[in-house]
Amino acid sequence: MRPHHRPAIVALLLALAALPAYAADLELQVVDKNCFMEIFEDDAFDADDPHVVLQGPKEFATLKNLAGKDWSNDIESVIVGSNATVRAYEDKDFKGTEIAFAPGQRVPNLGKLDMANDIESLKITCGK
Ligand SMILES: [Ca+2]
Ligand SMILES: [Ca+2]
Ligand SMILES: [Ca+2]
Repeated sequence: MRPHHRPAIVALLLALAALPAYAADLELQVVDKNCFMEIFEDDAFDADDPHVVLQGPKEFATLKNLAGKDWSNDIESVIVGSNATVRAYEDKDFKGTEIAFAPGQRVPNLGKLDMANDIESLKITCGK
């Protein structure tokens, strides 16, 4: 290696030193614990009846078989993870009325949004 290449190597090392933050972002993309949506069959986050956590990022064109259950037209309350944004649709294949949920949003009664027992597809994206 010729000596005059040194500065380039120093610059590369400095760039590598900045990598941890970037690497942390990559890890978060693999499993971001705060990028999820929890859906409940009943209102008020009733944990005694079916409820399931959906890990994002993910798109669900249908809810017919989530954790062994048909969730179509059955969701009445939701909890959105603090790093998730969710779009919900009244029909399958992301059709019909669309509503958006913000990061960290908790909706105890989808009836207030005119969407109780009506959601049939979902898109969960990570990040704000
Ligand atoms: Ca119940
Ligand atoms: Ca229901
Ligand atoms: Ca519907």
